[in-house]
Amino acid sequence: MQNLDQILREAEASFAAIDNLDELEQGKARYLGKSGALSELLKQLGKMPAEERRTAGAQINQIKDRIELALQARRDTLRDIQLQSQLAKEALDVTLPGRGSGCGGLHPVTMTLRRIEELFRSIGFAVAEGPEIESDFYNFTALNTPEDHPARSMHDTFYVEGGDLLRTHTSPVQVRYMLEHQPPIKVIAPGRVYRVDSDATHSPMFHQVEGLWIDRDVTFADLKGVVADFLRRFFEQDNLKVRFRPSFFPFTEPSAEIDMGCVFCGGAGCRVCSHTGWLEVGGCGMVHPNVLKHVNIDSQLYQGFAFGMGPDRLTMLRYGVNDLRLFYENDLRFLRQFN
Ligand code: 2U9
Repeated sequence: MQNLDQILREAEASFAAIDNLDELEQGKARYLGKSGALSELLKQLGKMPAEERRTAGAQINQIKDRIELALQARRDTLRDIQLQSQLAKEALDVTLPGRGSGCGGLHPVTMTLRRIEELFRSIGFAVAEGPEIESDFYNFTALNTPEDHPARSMHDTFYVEGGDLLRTHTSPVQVRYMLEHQPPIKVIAPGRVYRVDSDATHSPMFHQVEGLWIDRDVTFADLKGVVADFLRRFFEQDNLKVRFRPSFFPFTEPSAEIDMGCVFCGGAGCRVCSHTGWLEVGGCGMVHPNVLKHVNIDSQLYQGFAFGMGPDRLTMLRYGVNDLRLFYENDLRFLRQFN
């Protein structure tokens, strides 16, 4: 029985030396477990005379309670230390400024398309859209393109199963529009088009905006005026030079290529304009009577003009971008510069 105080002191000292909860539970077994120090003493009680047994039993139980208290106190301390270290590890500084969600922006070609639509709407043009998978009729036949025209070949046009194709221009949109509307017709058709072509200045998918104005007395002079006025407003240069060069398209007669003064050198000649002072930006002409016939418009009563321009190229010229592929690689370092 004189060991009891010693056992208590030993237990307290050994608990204090343990700094992890698992080991503490093993330490507990050494004193309070089935074959622990106190159980051994309790087993010996039976051999004691009855009058001593009662006091000894009470003393052992008292020490057992105190060991349990010491154990619980150490448990609480270790749990607290563990909690504090976990809290320190997971600490959040709620006073830090937020990271911010950042703002996306419109693609430069989208900005150009919206600008083109706005400029043409302001002079009374409607904006029409149509399917990107087209039939041969709307993309070629209705546009007076001969059966043996090279544009119809597999080298130039993407065909899909069943004979349909990816539209090679947005002209089929205007064909559909003319079938659904009576003159006067004043419409632009912006959108994606596809051709078998790929290098620094050609992408297999690119954009086009085409315009069409049909009425009783729309002339070639109106065509030049509308196109020149559009380019001057688009490039914000009131005295931008615009010239037409004779050309050929199956769907227009007469036809012309549209050139504008080089926006980089002001006409003096530079690498961008191949030292000519001029940049080619599109094509145009008076709508061929055969096209009007296909959409049931009387070419004796009505005439009109059509033009086509490339928004990708207009974007390159407006922002000084020298490789078309940059528009389709989605490199954020490039795209962020337009916001
Ligand atoms: C209809 C009738 C005629 C649209 C036209 C062009 C000339 C033209 C080019 C511009 C840049 C193609 O993408 S590009 O390389 N377009 O040269 N487009 S006349 O003529 C039409 C359109 C619709 C019903």
